[in-house]
Amino acid sequence: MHVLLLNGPNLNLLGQRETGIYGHSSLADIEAALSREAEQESVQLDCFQSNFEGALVDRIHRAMGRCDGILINAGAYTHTSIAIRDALAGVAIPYVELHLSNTHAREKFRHHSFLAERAVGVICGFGPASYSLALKGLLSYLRPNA
Ligand code: CA2
Repeated sequence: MHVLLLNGPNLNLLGQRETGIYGHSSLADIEAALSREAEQESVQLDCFQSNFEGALVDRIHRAMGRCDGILINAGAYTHTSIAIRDALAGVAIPYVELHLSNTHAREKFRHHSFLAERAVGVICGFGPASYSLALKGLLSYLRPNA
């Protein structure tokens, strides 16, 4: 089974700034820990981060026919991007939206997500553990009888 982990803009800065909100783990730490967890579940995890909306759209397109599920922290594009929403709908791959912070406890503009409506589920507010919880949720959706 193949799962794609997508991270959007500014998440490459994790662990360096705004540690009060996003924690001390770097994106490389999070990707490495999640890859280990995925391996234990016999899942191959591909990781991709970009600060560019079009690059994220292209990566979603490339997943078509190759990936069984997507984990996505689209960062600020969560709240703005119809292009990413349409790309996810276009490839018809089940996805879980996730966030480090509880977006509903923050500014009003973070309360709306263009991705949530079509997601299998949404996880937010657990820091780096959100990634692990999102993987568990995605796998329980993809393997309902396991
Ligand atoms: O909580 C999340 O995971 C977010 O997706 C993070 C986005 C934010 O726009 C979303 O509303 C919620 C921002 C990511 C910024 O990451 C930084 C990390 C370190 C330093 C500065 C920014």
